[in-house]
Amino acid sequence: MKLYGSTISPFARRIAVSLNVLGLPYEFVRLSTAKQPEEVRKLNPLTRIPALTLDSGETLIESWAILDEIDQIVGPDQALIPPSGATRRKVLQTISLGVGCAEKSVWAYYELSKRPEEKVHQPWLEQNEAQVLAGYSSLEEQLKRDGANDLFKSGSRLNQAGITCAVSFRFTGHVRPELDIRGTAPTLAEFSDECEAMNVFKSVAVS
Ligand SMILES: N[C@@H](CCC(=O)N[C@@H](CS)C(=O)NCC(=O)O)C(=O)O
Repeated sequence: MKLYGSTISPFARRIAVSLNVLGLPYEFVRLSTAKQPEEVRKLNPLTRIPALTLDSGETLIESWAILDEIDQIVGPDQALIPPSGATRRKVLQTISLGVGCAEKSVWAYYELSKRPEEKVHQPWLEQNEAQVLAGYSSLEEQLKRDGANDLFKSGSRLNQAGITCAVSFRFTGHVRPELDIRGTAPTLAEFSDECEAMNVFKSVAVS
């Protein structure tokens, strides 16, 4: 398999970490939408990363669809999202918050990085940042209530909620260091630090 993207992209990185956790071999092909738009467009007409080319040659886009295929490959016993029931609902809802925090961080980051300084719309930037903080604050509450073993793990292994939330948290810290996400979500910050110290994260460190 070939994963196309960058380690800054939380959408690409959650796939890379998932493949690492599952021990599935892949090649990480670094591609930037800003620097190599034509290359990216060949994989995805929307010119977005990530994309994953399967061993069959088929190329998949959208991180949720790629992760779904990866879970299909390993089967229900190994899948990072539980196959059914209340545990599946809970993992999916926690992922939704984690992905939402990443998306809103991207929007805030793009407002600053894609526009000329005089065209940055401060209220829109602040709205996105407030949404990011609200998302992490909600995850913090859940984490304090349920504990990492319940919220972010299935058995002794990280599940997709743990992977996605850790990746999102690291991403926000990287692109919006001014936002006090560590103060807002100290328990989540601790969990994120623990994840970043693991080889499955370290080998695809944000750079
Ligand atoms: N929903 C998509 C989001 C992908 C996405 O927004 N990727 C960003 C990089 S982090 C991108 O390609 N941005 C370029 C653009 O939107 O023009 C997914 O989960 O894969």
